[in-house]
Amino acid sequence: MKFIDEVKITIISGNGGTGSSSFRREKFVPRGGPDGGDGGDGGSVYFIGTTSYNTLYHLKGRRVYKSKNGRPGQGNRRTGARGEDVVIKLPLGTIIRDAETNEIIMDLLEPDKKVLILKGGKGGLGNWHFKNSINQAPKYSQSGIEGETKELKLELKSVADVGLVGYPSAGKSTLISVVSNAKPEIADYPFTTLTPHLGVVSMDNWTTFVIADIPGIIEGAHQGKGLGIKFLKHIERTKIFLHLIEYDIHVAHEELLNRYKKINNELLKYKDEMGERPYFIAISKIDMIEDDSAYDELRKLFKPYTDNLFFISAPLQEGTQELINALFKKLQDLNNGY
Ligand SMILES: Nc1nc2c(ncn2[C@@H]2O[C@H](COP(=O)(O)OP(=O)(O)OP(=O)(O)O)[C@@H](O)[C@H]2O)c(=O)[nH]1
Ligand SMILES: [Mg+2]
Repeated sequence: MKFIDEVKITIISGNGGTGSSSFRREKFVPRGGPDGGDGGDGGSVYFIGTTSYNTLYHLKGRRVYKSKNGRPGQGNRRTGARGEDVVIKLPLGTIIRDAETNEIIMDLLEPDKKVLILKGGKGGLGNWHFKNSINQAPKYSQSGIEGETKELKLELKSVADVGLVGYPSAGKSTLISVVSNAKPEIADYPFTTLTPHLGVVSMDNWTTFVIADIPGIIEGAHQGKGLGIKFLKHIERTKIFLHLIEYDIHVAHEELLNRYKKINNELLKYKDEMGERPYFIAISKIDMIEDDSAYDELRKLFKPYTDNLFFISAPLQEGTQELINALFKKLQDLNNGY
């Protein structure tokens, strides 16, 4: 499935139905009173946030969403049928903007809650409402209010708790596939992952948190190198970054630290405030470590950058639970305001 995180759509709410102008006809009653019913209200347009989509791809085939018009009122004070609403499902984290002013109308963060975005036009009143002591037989009835039209720009900025960053092939997807419900593709060539994936990590007592796996980043990504930084917006809202650095027996330890710095630099180039986010660093593929002195050396080397250095081998599930527990604890601390 293709990944799409920006679309423009037009939404139109339904017109209100016309109020009826009608007079009662009964046997033996030559001139019955006015009995025209009201027009039905036009349908509205709603958005609803859902966890079942992770992209805006489902909106790709269609530009215009229009709810139905209300039906006209009828004799015998019968109100016309309401126009059917349109309910558009969107992934959580979709930011909805007025396409003309670019103003944010809403940021859809709550699941399964229907929010009104464009109200349908009200149906017109039928003629019986206008009967009074002076005019016993009004012919006048209201026409319905017209629906509205709005051009919208939808942009998805995924909402996850932890954002996974690292060079291609660092083992990001392997980690997320081991610790969460996500099943991204894993392979030994760079840029296996081409789109963001969200994985839900289940902790004890039914609590969960969400990790975002995004395509690998390389030096110069902010200038468009590799897949560039267009996917960074999907970790822009995460509370913690997890840097994953692949252990490689052929690469000097200093160079591993350099790789962290380079990725961090790309994050800063994208947005300064990415530098203020708490982060963890994990050295991956530790099953490749031959000399155990590497652990202490790496700890020492990374010490100025983090107290949160972890060593993992995701396929062997070594160190992964400790890492997950620490991330979860940090998230709880952040939620509690420290
Ligand atoms: N030996 C070893 N291999 C690993 C480990 N974790 C991942 N790999 C392998 O490393 C390769 C890359 O893993 P991925 O999980 O696809 O890496 P990625 O960071 O998602 O890569 P991109 O999607 O290209 O950015 C695959 O062949 C994995 O099987 C590990 O802990 N030990
Ligand atoms: Mg991957």
